[in-house]
Amino acid sequence: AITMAARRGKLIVFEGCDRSGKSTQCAMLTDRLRKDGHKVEQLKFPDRTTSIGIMINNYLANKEDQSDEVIHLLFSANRWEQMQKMSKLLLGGTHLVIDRYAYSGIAYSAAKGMDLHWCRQPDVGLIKPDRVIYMTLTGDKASERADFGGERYEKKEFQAKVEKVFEQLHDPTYWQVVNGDGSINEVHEDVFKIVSEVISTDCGPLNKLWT
Ligand code: 2DT
Ligand code: MG
Repeated sequence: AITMAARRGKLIVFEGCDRSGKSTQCAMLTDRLRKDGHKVEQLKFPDRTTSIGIMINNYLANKEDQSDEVIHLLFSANRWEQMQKMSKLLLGGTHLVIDRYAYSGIAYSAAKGMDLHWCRQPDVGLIKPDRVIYMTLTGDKASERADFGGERYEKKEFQAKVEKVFEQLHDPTYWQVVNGDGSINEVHEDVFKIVSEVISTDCGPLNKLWT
């Protein structure tokens, strides 16, 4: 029998539009798992702390321009630069809870009108998540929440386009939709139920995305 210690960590990714509650839920989930005695780390993409991440931050803050292709590739490179560390942690039994991943990469670029197939290629071969939790909000809930900041992409019309691409990317074999309309605690309980099941399942070796 596989012991808990021999079992690899699980890769849990949160996706969704801005203000859907991803960051809050990532933090609550990480805390809960840690309190329950699991080894767990929280990551987010873009990771703005690396050299590539600083370029991305400048782009998002409208301090620097990049062509659509270049910024797309930088977002992807910003994931690739974490793969070694992520693989080591997962194989060592640490669960990873990640705020955004390749799906945001595709959704935000394709929402600008870029070719979806082209956008997918740079992320082919990344570690495949064991579960994607796709957070949605009903109707105008997002605009009732705190105002958008002034970053690029933080516009209602653009977010609607992003949502359309996320719906195209939705893969029911490993995605689960969580409606974020409820209270933070209600949503957390929905998330926790999904993740508890993933954690107690043997998902086999690490898989590669879209290969
Ligand atoms: P945060 O608000 O979550 O920091 O994201 N984005 C993100 C992309 O365009 N491509 C990507 O690959 C990723 C991970 C989504 C900042 C913005 O960056 C967008 C919102
Ligand atoms: Mg943001």
